This record gives sequence, structure tokens and C-alpha cells, in this order.
Amino acid sequence: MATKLYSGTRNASSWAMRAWLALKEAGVAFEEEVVDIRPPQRFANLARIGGFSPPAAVPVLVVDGETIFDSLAIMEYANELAGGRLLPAAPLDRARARSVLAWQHSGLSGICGLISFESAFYPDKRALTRRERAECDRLFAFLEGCLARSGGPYLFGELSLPDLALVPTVVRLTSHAPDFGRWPLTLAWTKALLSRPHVAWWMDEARKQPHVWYDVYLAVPADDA
Ligand SMILES: N[C@@H](CCC(=O)N[C@@H](CS)C(=O)NCC(=O)O)C(=O)O
Repeated sequence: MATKLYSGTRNASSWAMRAWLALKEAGVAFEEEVVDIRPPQRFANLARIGGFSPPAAVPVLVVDGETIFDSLAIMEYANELAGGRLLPAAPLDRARARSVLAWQHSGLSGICGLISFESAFYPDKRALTRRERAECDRLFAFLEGCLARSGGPYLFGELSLPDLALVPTVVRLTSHAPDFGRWPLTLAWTKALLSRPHVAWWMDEARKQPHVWYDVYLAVPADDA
């Protein structure tokens, strides 16, 4: 079976990271092409991807000539190839896990709006805003509940897709020093995720890249400082 992942610049493509991690954790063998999504080559590269994948975005997985686009579809496919072990076995738990995936995929209530994935690699970080701190607390309270219920070390016990989908969020937030004071299980979970070999490998590669700067990072409204 010929399997090729078109993935993205390591310090810029959080969506590609999710798909890549799921394939790696599922033990799927694949060829990879890192598509440079930084300007100015971004537009030509994405136009090329658009030639075989309707959203013209990465990640895209091509399996024996069939195109699977969108990170979530690729993650679900990886789970199927792994015999389903990257989602909980019980239907209700699997539905709860998919709720987390859906929440992440639809924007996590805007928690990462101004904290781009790229910003995790900036040498100087700004402080989290009031709204970002509040959203962190909301997310961390939810994660803490999952971890208390499952007994850890991951959200649903064993590693599953929701953990992997949240890795780029963990990267963004932990690099901005959020307050884990009330969330010890969540802190342990972030450490467990960041020390997984595939996550560590991606992060090492990402740190070698030149920064991708966005001015909007510093554009914090005065009433949200
Ligand atoms: N929902 C898509 C989002 C993919 C996405 O936005 N990818 C970015 C890179 S991380 C991209 O290729 N963007 C193209 C663009 O900005 O035009 C997924 O989960 O795969």
C-alpha cells in the first residue's frame, strides 16, 4: 500500500502535527512530504495541493491514489488501521472522546485565537490575556475531570486521539506559562504528552525552523490585558 502524507512546516502546521502524530502512534508506515506553508512559497504550494485535495490545505493523506483530507479524517483512518486502539472501546466513552475531538476541531471556544502555534516558538512570549487565562481554566477544569475519572495517564486511560489532537494546544499553552495551580493531573498529563518520543521529535524539528512572525500576536485589546 502506498501511503503519503503531505504535511506542513513543523513550527507552523498544528493540523499536520495532529495527523502525523496519529499515524506515528498507530504504527502506520508512510512517506512524508513537508509542504512549506510559509510565505512567499505558501501560495504556489497550496495551489499544488489544491490540484488533488479540495480544501487546498495540509495535511492530506494519499493512499493508493485515494485522497483523505482534513486532519480529523486522517486521525480516524489511523485509528482504524490500528484496530481501533486509539479510541476507547465502549461506545459511550468513544462518543465522549469524539466530543473532545469535535470541540478541538471547531476551535476550542477560541482559546488559541491569538496564540498561534507559531508563537510557541517565539523567543519572547507575551503574557496570557485575561480571556485566555479564563479559557485555560475552563479547558483545564474539563481535562482535570477526565483525568480524575479515567485514572490517567491520558484522558481516557490509554493514549487516544483526543490526547493527540490536543498536543498542539498543550504546546501553545504550556509555552505561555499558564497557571496549573488547581490542575495537577492536567499538568502531569501535559508532561506525559510532551515527553512522548514522536511529540519530542516533532518539537525538536520545529525549534530548528526560523520563526514565523505574526504582528497580531502583540495586538492585545487594552481591556483584555
Ligand atoms: N480543518 C483542516 C485545517 C487544515 C489547515 O488549516 N491547514 C493549514 C496548515 S496548518 C493550511 O494548510 N492552511 C492553508 C491556508 O492557510 O491557506 C484540518 O484539520 O486538516
